[in-house]
Amino acid sequence: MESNSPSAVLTHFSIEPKDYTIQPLRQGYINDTFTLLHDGVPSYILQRLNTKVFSNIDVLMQNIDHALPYLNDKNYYGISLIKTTDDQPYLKTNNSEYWRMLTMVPNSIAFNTTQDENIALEAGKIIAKFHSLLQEAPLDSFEDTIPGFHDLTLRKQEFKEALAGASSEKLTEAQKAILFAKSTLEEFRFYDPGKLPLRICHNDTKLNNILFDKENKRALCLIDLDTLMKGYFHFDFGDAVRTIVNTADEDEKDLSKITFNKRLFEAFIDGLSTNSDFLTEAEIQHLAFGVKFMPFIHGIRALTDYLKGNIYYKVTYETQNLDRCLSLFAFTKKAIEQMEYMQEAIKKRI
Ligand code: GN1
Ligand code: MG
Repeated sequence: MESNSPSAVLTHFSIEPKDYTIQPLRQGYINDTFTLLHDGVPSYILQRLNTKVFSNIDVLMQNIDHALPYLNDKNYYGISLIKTTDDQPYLKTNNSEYWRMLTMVPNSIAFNTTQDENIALEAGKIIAKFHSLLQEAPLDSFEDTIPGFHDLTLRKQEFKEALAGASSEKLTEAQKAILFAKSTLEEFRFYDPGKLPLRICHNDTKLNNILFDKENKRALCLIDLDTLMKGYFHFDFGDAVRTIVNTADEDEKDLSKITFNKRLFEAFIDGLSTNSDFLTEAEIQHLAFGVKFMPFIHGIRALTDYLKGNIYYKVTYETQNLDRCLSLFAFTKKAIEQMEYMQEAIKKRI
């Protein structure tokens, strides 16, 4: 069956019937996202959800619906879901597509990378704010949308299967990455976060999932709540750090551009410390680990997908997943080298 066009879907949502212009947003590896503009002003976000990646959209949307009322505060811009004309939080079409519509955050901007300490500081503040607001939400009303999302044992298993099924060309092309993956898996084999408290995590806190005010550059809120589910705080910490202190893009091919910028790291921690009272001593001890863990887990997932023929992430060219993996692994190496520095810097600030 043919897929629905955003303009057809639009009429099923409770918004003022105006003449909207629909612009596809090309970012993101999973969903299809469109901006609705009226008279040139962005008014709504419309998204077709990826049903291959998210097998239980009802649960995913329920998680978001539960969380949104908590995520609203004088220092946190509240986003709302636009109900369908049948008063549902999302639309399921006859051909089983899932669409949702969200309010737009006015005058906001997102950054893929930054060199600006103030942006790093603001990112730290808003991530801690997000977690402190969600402290009030009952943990057990959130279900896992992607079970084992950041589970290293599962990712290792998937990697092994991908290795067993890959062509010899791909194995040769990815040889360096495979060796690094194997040795790092070995290094992380005693990783056991079991005693840390589970929290409602965002699980995808890369810098471009944070919206900032265009003028004063204050962080407003986090977007893309698809992976909102239980997790450990160091997941959200590490994912933010990997995209802030590394000032290169996630698929940067020139690995000499991958950085670990200490100025940005310290600014991020300073921001975090403004709202971090909820963190336990054990979680604080684990923060630095998150910085090597998150890029590694993303890297091994990208490598696995490359070996499997790009079936998970949307890619724009054949070797994009391998490029992402190499750049993520290059950052993992930097993070491993900076463990002592990070522990010290964190201790001074939190
Ligand atoms: C995917 O599509 P996007 O950019 O929101 C992925 C994240 C990765 C991210 C970038 C559900 O998110 O885990 O951090 O790509 N989301 C899922 O690598 O797999
Ligand atoms: Mg995402």
